[in-house]
Amino acid sequence: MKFYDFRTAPNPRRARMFMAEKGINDVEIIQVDLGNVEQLGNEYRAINPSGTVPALVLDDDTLIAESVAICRYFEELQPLPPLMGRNAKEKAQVEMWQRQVELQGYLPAGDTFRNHNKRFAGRAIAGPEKYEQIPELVVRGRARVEHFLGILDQRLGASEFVANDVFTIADITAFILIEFAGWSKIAIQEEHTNLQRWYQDTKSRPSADA
Ligand SMILES: N[C@@H](CCC(=O)N[C@@H](CS)C(=O)NCC(=O)O)C(=O)O
Repeated sequence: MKFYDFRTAPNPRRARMFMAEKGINDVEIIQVDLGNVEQLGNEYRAINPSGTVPALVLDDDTLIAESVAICRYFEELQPLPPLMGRNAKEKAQVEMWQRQVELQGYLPAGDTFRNHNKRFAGRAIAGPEKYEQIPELVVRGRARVEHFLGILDQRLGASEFVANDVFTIADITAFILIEFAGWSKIAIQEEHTNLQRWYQDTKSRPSADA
């Protein structure tokens, strides 16, 4: 099995953190240099036509792109510890929070970052298509992430972890969202004490270094 990675990019990090939580360490990791736009070269696109990382290639050459799909594969392969819910109710809660973190936090953080940074001029969306930057999305993305951090803070006042009472993929995505938002200088506010507590706890997990 081969895992196509870029060390500092947020999406591969989600999958690496998930694998680390499960103690999966027998996957061959191959770096794709996003700094040199290697992901859009013919060699990598023959492996993953969408030109993004992460990608997992199984021993029978099956391609699994999309970080959550990769996590799902490992969850099925190695159910313990469960990171996507233990029963119907938890699975639905994990899915709900995972979607909310992605749609209301993670994607707007991406809008802010990709529409601001000159390095992404003409490449505002990850992948081979050439989309121009839209400066308004920088402002809107920031406002949406700041708003969502307040929602997360409230949630973490009522629940030890994002989705329920155990650590799940929703915590991983929320943690990476906060670190990623930091690249655009969007930080947890001082009054968000629940979020601060949870963030420090998550940062101290060994998987945060994966
Ligand atoms: N929805 C995809 C997104 C993958 C994605 O956007 N990956 C970024 C790195 S975090 C990438 O490959 N960017 C390549 C580019 O900017 O062209 C997933 O979760 O795997």
